[in-house]
Amino acid sequence: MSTPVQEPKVYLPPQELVKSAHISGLEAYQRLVAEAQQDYTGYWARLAREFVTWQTPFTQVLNERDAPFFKWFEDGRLNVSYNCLDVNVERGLGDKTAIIFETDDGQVTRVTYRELLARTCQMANALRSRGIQKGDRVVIYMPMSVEGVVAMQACARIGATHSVVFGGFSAQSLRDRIQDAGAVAVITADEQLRGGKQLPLKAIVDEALSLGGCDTIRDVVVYRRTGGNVGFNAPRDKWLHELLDGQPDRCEPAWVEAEHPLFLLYTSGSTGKPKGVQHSSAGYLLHAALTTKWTFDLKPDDVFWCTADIGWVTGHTYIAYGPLANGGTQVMFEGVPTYPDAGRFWKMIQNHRVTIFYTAPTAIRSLIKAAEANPDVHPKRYDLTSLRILGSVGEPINPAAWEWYHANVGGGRCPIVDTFWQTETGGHMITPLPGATPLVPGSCTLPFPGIVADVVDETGKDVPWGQGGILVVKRPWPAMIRTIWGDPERYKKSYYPADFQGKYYLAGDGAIRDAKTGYFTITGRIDDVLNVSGHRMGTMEIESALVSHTELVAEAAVVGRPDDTTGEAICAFVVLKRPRPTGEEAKQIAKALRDWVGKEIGPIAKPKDIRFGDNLPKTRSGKIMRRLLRSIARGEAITQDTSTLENPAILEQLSQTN
Ligand code: 6R9
Repeated sequence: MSTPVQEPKVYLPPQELVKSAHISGLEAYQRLVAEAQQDYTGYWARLAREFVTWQTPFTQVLNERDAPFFKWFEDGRLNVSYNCLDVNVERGLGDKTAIIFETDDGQVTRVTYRELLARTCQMANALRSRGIQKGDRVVIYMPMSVEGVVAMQACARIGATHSVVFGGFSAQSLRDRIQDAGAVAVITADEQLRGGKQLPLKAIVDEALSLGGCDTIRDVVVYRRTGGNVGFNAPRDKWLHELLDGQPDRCEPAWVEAEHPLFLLYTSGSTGKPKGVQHSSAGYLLHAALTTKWTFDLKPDDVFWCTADIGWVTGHTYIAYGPLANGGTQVMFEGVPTYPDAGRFWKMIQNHRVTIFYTAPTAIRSLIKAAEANPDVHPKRYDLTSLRILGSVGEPINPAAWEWYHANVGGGRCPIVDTFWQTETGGHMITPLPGATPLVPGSCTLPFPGIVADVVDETGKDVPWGQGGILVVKRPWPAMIRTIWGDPERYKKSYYPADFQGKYYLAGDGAIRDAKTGYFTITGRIDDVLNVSGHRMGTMEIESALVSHTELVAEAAVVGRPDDTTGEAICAFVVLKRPRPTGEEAKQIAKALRDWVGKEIGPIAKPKDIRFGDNLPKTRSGKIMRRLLRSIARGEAITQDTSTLENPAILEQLSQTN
């Protein structure tokens, strides 16, 4: 007798939504997929005319002559900020709330489209008054704030390319990004307030600039958030409110070419140096607007809330650009989900009558734990009936967390869109559409219409459904990365490798398609990139930070292991320049190294486990055998072949926890 195979649970879209959604029913989805299949460039051109307001309409759709450096809508001109703000005011939405901003300590302010446009124009004029112009790079190191979005929009308005650096990155990381981008200005705040704690952003900027190599910086513009004490270095430093004083609230947008770089965003790759992912203006805006509307079924009365920070790509596409390009109303939050208690998200959904909620699995998992420990912060204690759609992003969502989110937050009625995408892709790539796609927990389901995603083997050959392989995208799409800033060779090597004859975009993730439905499940990164709480970290980056402690560290290897809350946890194996420590001493040194990494990269990169060895497991040719370290980090018995190992005894030693 064969054991019955358990069929995965399927959740059909609610009938009501199938009727009313922008993309209503699976047939509507399939029609769009077929349209794109029959006339790929025609499909994207149609949407680019529908979703983008052009100053000069494009006549060229896709230029593949210089592949993989693709160009979209090349001869068109537009302004992204004009599309996000002016267009809405002109359509009569001037008095509509664009942003409901809630501070860490619970104060709420509302900003209309008219006000947001005026503030963006003033900021744009202020930046122009400092000589910042089209093509200049501006680093934004800001807390979650209306000013943060205004700064991004203001850069877009004058054609300056912004590069937002997450407020949790260290002075060193900030310096590296300023230097790589060759930025002319930094926009920052005195302090950032999260969970009742102040983080001195301006002081970190000062430290970054004092590390040297930032000679391109002419201005540091400081938004006064907390009123905390800051050092001022005249004439370089300026208060934002003083610069804004007297600036007109109108500003003629800079009409830029479709391919003009809207922003750079640094992300981790498999080598030590973060890459500056360069995005375009038109293609990016199109996908931001389109995916916000279709994936979340955004309607005029919705209250949308994406909990990401503007320092990550999710905060770019689904806070700073996508919702605004649709004239939507969104909540923006300064603080953290656990302050003053772990009911904060639920309380905010209740208070603001949020209808679409988009967050990360790591947040859900930590709030599950908190709700299990304390019934007062359980979502059931709050009125969450306003919700109609839920979203997930950043890492795979495990079926148990999915079911909890669906039942307890969504009250069993709200579809969950599990959106797979990357910094490099600009917006959603594989995702359900809530009024069309039957859901299977743990699967991001099917490609967004017009995205040609598939699974192949190492040689680029399609693998049959039901077999795991490498996730690729077979055709260029409008919002894709254009290049790595200053390193086109690395762009080619990382994303269009010779293994696939340079034909396919390589996402860096593994995937498997369901044998029957073709649904995608992402199986995790296939390179040396870890995903900790939805944050991308290169193992090499952390290793270089560790070995840069030249006094203590001789050698280091970093691997990931699964973690219940953060998805993956960072484990470092370290060889010191002194005898292997044990007991109390080992604990102290581990703490010192954790702090060191926190200072070098940022707190998110601190290893959870640090183990010391006299050596690392190496092949006779001197290569560190990371697969063995991965097994040790997971506490698994070593079953792999160790015959090429130079020093087998080391495995025993590293397996002991100290
Ligand atoms: C948007 C964002 C990208 C990496 C990506 C993958 C993982 C993101 C996911 C997911 C499974 C999902 N990832 N969304 N894995 N299911 N729904 O997170 O961008 O920070 O560049 O990370 O995150 O591994 O390659 P980014």
